Amino acid sequence: MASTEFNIKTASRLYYGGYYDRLVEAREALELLFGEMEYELLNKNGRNPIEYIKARIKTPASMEEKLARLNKDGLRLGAQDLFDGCGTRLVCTFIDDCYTIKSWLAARPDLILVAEKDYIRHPKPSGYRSYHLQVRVRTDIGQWINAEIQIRTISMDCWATLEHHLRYKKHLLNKSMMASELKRCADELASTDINLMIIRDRIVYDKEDDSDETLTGR
Ligand code: 0O2
Repeated sequence: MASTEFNIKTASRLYYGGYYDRLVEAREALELLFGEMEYELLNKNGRNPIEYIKARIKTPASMEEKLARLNKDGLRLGAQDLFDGCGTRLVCTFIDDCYTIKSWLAARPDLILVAEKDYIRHPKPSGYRSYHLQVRVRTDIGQWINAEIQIRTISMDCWATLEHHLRYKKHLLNKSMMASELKRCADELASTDINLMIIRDRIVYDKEDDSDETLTGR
């Protein structure tokens, strides 16, 4: 294991205490579930909608920042009351895949859907797009643990990753100009995502047309 990764793991273990193992179990339970979903959707539709999957245990610094942010409103929350201690991200090919995946997950008996936020239909003012599910997942020892599942397309993921890096650059010149440029990029990517679905449908339609011609001998 690389030493940075080792340090992050050790720091997280110390920070979360006994709850760290629960978070790992939740991540493992979700990873198994995602494998099952990929297999089923591939068999059903002839295409796996998932491009790649990411998972992380929230770092102590990020958790502290979030708790401080929420406590401003007078809330007193521990890591166990939040959902994104165990965060997973499903990155898929097309926008409608996000909704297929969401419906598949929502129907699972080993997952309780507590809340959902559709930042795809209702993007954040920054331009951020993603579908967030706050869930309780059943681990292999039968415990229900809070977790967050984010579902987004490749382009939404690309944008969010870059924006996340830039947000933490403390000495960024002309922040408001950068913010409006990023918003413009997010909107352009969203429009490209829609065009890609149109092209996909056109290709599928053309294929069906071809097979009709073969059948009728035209
Ligand atoms: P980390 O630890 O670095 O991954 P939620 O309540 O979680 O459904 P909400 O209300 O937006 O969503 O909560 P929050 O805490 O603002 O964001 C939770 C996570 O959503 C973030 O984790 C990001 O992964 C993602 N996210 C939300 N808004 C944005 C955004 O404007 N830009 C980007 N790039 N990501 C966003 P963190 O905080 O990055 O934590």
